[in-house]
Amino acid sequence: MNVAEALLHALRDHGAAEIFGIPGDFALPFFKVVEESGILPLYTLSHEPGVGFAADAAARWRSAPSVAAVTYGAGALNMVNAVACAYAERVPLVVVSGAPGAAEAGRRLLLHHQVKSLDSQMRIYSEVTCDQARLDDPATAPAEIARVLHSCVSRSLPVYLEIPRSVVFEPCPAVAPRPPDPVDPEAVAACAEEVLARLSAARWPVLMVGAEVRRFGLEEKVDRLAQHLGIPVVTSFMGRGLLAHSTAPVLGTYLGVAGDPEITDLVERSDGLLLLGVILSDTNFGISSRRLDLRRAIHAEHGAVTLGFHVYPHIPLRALVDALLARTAPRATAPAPPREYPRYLPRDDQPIQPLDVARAVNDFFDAHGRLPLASDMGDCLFTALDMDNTELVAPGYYATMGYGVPAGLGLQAASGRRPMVLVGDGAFQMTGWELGNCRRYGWDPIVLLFNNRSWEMLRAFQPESAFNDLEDWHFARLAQDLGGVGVRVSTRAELAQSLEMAAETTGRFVLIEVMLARGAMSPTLARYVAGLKAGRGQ
Ligand code: S1T
Ligand code: MG
Repeated sequence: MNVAEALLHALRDHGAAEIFGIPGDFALPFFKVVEESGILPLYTLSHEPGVGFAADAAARWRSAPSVAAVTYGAGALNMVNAVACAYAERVPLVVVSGAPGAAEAGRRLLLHHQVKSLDSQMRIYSEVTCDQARLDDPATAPAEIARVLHSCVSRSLPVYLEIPRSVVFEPCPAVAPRPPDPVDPEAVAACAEEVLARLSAARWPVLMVGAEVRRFGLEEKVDRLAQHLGIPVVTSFMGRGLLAHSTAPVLGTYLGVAGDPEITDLVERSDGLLLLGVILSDTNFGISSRRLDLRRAIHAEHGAVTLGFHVYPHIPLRALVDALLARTAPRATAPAPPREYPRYLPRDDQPIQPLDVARAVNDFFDAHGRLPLASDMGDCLFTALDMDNTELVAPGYYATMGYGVPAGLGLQAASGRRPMVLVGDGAFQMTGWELGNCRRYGWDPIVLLFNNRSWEMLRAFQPESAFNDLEDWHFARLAQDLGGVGVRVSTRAELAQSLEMAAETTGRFVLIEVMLARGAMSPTLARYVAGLKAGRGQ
């Protein structure tokens, strides 16, 4: 076995099931082993941001590592933003970068793709990953790989591995995975008992579930826990899509002033708010209508549990959930009715509003079953909050554009299911072209492109700026040349018909270019903007 094969076997042993990538001369030997060994399937895309976003989505879907393989310098540095998104949103992404060999690194020449020094890339990636290693010695490579992949899985954060091209084919022992980190059972018991005591003493306990519940593969257990606790359940903004198929009474998503007033009131007046795997970010809590005193909450995230003013430092989320389940039992309480989402789109010649897209999608789900959603940043993500609670991958906190289309491809590669992609015209201009790779792999997403010829979210905050006006790129016309089917729709009847066509058109992507007026906003985005402006005293 050589170093590359040892790495590939270790990646698979740690749960990876695919590699997305773009090679380069420093990475050709590694990609050769990937392709010829067949240990993990390789999907090449067209631009490294798309590689990172696709791997991010695959990892979110499977709650396990996925791999983004790139060349040194131009390739790897092109992908930093996507890895930063994965770090911010706790995604176990493994970056594997080719690198110069020892001999060429020792010459007195500046190497192509080199920046300040040959260590610059490692330093840059150390800011967006939780662990790193350069595999320049086959004798130490197995232990380095085991350490870094253990960090990736146990912390659900991205990691970085650099593999110089001179060692790829060097003989190498197999990687022995590290044992799980020890957990103190007495600390877990004490913590679980204190959590349950606080919940039973509360008059309005509420459970809010967040991204880490998905990242650590705990949805089924948390679904059972919700039934044991018998308290209302909401998701955070980033946790949208969690418990989508659960029997627990998920009431909806907490969005502060921008969300359902009943859910906002339930969360903000709670005297026993249990935050499971919730990231304390401004997008999750920045628009609270009242100052949420999070110091009073019970917060389990990042392997620690904070109760009021004290912390249990080493309590993995899985250990806490198991301990809470062991100390509770199912209750016979009738689940609260989940929130009804808008549907029954009128099939008339009225212009389309963002909320109409939500109606059309919910009608589609009723007729053809729910599809997993991949959403970009923009009003399309706020519109998704009016769609049925189905699996959703989206950069809700890090909020980078360009995520939607590549994430949809990663979702289909990982799940084998046809995804629906929500993307604005500005974001599509960035990475929408990755759709050209669908025919190669038989992917067939349904893409809803919100074309308002605008950076509408920016206009909402700064309407006087003309730079928010975008040209009309007529995206639907380009679909056929990229191997798909494209249709532009301007009325609600056309929108409904296009989704019916999409349901019958499989094996190729279907791009539905939804024409929206500049200034047309989803109700959620309108409330979100008003809430933020009010908070800033605007
Ligand atoms: N560049 C990247 C990579 N991500 C970003 N989030 C931004 C810039 C800033 C930004 C937004 S929202 C937005 C930009 C440029 C406009 C999005 O336009 P479009 O995709 O057409 O969606 P919509 O028209 O629905 O707004 C956030 C606030 O940072
Ligand atoms: Mg737009």
